[in-house]
Amino acid sequence: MIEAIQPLAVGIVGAGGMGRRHAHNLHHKVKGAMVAGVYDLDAGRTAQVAAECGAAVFANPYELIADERIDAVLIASPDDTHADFVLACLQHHKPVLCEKPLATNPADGRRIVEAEAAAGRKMVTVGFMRRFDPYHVAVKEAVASGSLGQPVLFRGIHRNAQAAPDLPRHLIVTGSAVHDVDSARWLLQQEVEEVFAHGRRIDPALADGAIDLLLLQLSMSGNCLATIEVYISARYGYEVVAEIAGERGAAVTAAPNLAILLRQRRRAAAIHGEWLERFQDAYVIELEQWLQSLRGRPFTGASAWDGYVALVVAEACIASLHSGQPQSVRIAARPGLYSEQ
Ligand code: ISE
Repeated sequence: MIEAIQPLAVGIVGAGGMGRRHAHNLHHKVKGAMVAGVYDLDAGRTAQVAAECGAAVFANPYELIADERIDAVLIASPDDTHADFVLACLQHHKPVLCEKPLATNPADGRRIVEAEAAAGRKMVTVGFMRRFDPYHVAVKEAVASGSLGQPVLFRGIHRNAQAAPDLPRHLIVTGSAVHDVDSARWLLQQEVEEVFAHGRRIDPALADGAIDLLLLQLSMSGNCLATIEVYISARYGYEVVAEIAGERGAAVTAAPNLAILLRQRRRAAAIHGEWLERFQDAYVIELEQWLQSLRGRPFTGASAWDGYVALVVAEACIASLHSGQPQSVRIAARPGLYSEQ
């Protein structure tokens, strides 16, 4: 008699755009899991997503996390709630996928790392979903094959169509550039030693001091350099490029397989409008591999340590923006739990 494998019951904290997409993917695209509970500060959003997935409605996120019907937690709530919710998951020994950023400052990120290290097993993954994007994985495989020779440079381009009118001054760093920093670390397998950050306000509709154009120059631990350009008022669409150049060649994420439209003496290709569209495949693969890891399979996603390091680098970028000078990146000792990374 083959015993049916019970689907993993996932609780979702945060039912805004990202949380709703994760719920949709879990319910309709991912096998071996179900959305068992939903919480959002907005009761209407909670009810809507719970109804779509046949999930229980929770009026309190900590009750969802503690509920014995919940096997694992997915956090897609506002950034400033992430640290406390992740710590609550660790207290209840619930594996958790937390959307980036892990926290809003390195100190809170360090608290999570130390709590997980004390628990003695990895339970936290951070939603740096580009690690599951087939185009980024192809670049990673090209580097690993040795065909490029020794890597020398990471180049990241990150374009959003439009920034929110009330854009917080440093969100371009903590909410956008952290993806590119993680890609540089992950593709090169090197650490960031120094950053030099330059920022500008381009869109006049943004508040004084807001930054919608960011340029980062990174010095990496293995003698590599990295340049990252983040422009979140690009207007024309949403695009992400990651390239590794080596001593003998280079590999770059190809433009996703979009049709070239030929008409009226013009040649054009559609461009994605935003990240949910561009990275839909990556989000599904990320969920599938996360859930498989909960059943014992290896996992290549970002750990709490990666989430913490991204916060330390982001803080150094902000310091460089303030000083107008390069800023060294100092990372505290890595606990043994993350030593094989
Ligand atoms: C957004 O929050 C995301 O995480 C997207 O992946 C990123 O491209 C965008 O810049 C962020 O605002």
